[in-house]
Amino acid sequence: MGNSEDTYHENKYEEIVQGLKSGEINNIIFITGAGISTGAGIPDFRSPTGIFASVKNKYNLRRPEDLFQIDSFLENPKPFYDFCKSFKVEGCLPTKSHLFQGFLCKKGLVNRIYTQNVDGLEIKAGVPPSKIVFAHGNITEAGCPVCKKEYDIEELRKRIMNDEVMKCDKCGSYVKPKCVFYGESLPKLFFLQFLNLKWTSIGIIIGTSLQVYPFATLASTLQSSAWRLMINLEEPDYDGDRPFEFNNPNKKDLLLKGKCDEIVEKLVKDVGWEAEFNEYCESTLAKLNNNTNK
Ligand code: CNA
Repeated sequence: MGNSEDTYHENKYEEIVQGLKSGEINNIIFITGAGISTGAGIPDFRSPTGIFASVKNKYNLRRPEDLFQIDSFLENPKPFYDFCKSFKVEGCLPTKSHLFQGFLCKKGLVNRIYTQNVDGLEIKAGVPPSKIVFAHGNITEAGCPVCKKEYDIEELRKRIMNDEVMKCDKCGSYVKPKCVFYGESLPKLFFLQFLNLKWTSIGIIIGTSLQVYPFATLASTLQSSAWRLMINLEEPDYDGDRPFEFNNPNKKDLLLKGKCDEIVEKLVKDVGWEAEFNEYCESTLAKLNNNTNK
């Protein structure tokens, strides 16, 4: 047995496992970020091998965030367009962590999945679109960020690959994929869905540094009666209204540090869902392979 902190953690983990087993935990919210997709080969922003580490010098930026700032984009879209050429998600497959979300949706246990990601891997993992709030938009549609005229994403992709800029024919600004940039508003759905959080029995927070607001406020909005299970490589430096109290035995906050896919697999096993989950993963991935081979 380790020190007392380890014991608190073990007890909390056991309570969550038992809650899932007994069905007492039956209203789940996921709050996810780019770390859930690194196992699929898509880099995140802030890890040492993430996007921020590579773009700062490449595009001579004051801060790496500037590549995704709406004002910088409207002044000069070329650095972002160039970045898009290398940010490819089409061939990527969902990770065990995405499949876990699809699996729990199938079991009827998921209330909502809030994701900052734009790669759409939740859908590939079998999550019904109505369950997902894409808080930072998507890269499967294109539009003008100023007058909001819609454009064909394939046309934008073609122009980007040919090193051409695409101007809005209505207002003259530059067209971009509908991912939310710093300085842009989040979709209305993000704010409307806050009501859902009231009934949550557990918020599972995976692969996010919780540095981007207002998204990060979700973690503070969960009621104190709900578990907050954080699965991340490290403890994020979180500046929310309700900081995590992982080391307080009386608080329902638990941090499981490590690679999310491995942790999810262990959790599934401990709850006793291993065979069912493996079957779900196999059949979901087989469907995806069939679709790509057609
Ligand atoms: P971030 O700030 O890069 O943080 C990612 C977090 O995940 C870090 O704390 C990592 O340590 C952690 N992490 C990385 N890999 C793993 C792993 N295998 N297991 C557990 N933890 C891991 O990214 P955030 O999502 O917090 O920041 C928000 C940005 C990132 C959003 O606006 C996204 O649109 C944007 N983004 C999205 C994608 C995508 O769609 N896949 C990719 C890159 C960036």
